[in-house]
Amino acid sequence: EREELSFIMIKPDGVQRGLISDIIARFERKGYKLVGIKVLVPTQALAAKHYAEHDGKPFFPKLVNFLSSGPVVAMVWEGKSVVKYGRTMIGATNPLASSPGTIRGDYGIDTGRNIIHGSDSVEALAAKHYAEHDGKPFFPKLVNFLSSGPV
Ligand code: DAT
Ligand code: MG
Repeated sequence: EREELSFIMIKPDGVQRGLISDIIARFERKGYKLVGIKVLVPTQALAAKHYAEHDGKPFFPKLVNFLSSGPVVAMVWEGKSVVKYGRTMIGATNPLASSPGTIRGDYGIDTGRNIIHGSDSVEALAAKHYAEHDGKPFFPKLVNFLSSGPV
């Protein structure tokens, strides 16, 4: 029986700055389990789908360009309350409003370069899961593939 899952993604700035191992270590030490991981460069279309909820906002075009500007590390982490607590570990959207000890609080300054993405609700996760049927999401495939056996 699987516990709760969260989609966590190290964005291009986090990868470029060499923060992959630190971020993975934080989730591991907390006690969460890495059940899927994939490195990819999101297409603009995939980035737009990922951030569909922000379509129409002034920062949307930049956001999509940024996310598709280089490799990201897309991960699925499993464990008790991983969606909510994962967000606690990540910190606030604006790194300057994030407490020290959080990922964004420790490593960032700019909202547009805030290092990492984390699902904000189990519902969001489910929505991304269903997105599988009309597009090319990286997450659901990953979950389905990796939950079929030990990793
Ligand atoms: P979060 O990533 O904390 O879930 P969000 O879903 O509100 O934040 O926004 C998604 C991303 O969009 C966020 O990580 C960075 C960018 N963003 C949000 N608000 C912004 C703003 N006011 N100006 C520039 N970029 C913004
Ligand atoms: Mg969000």
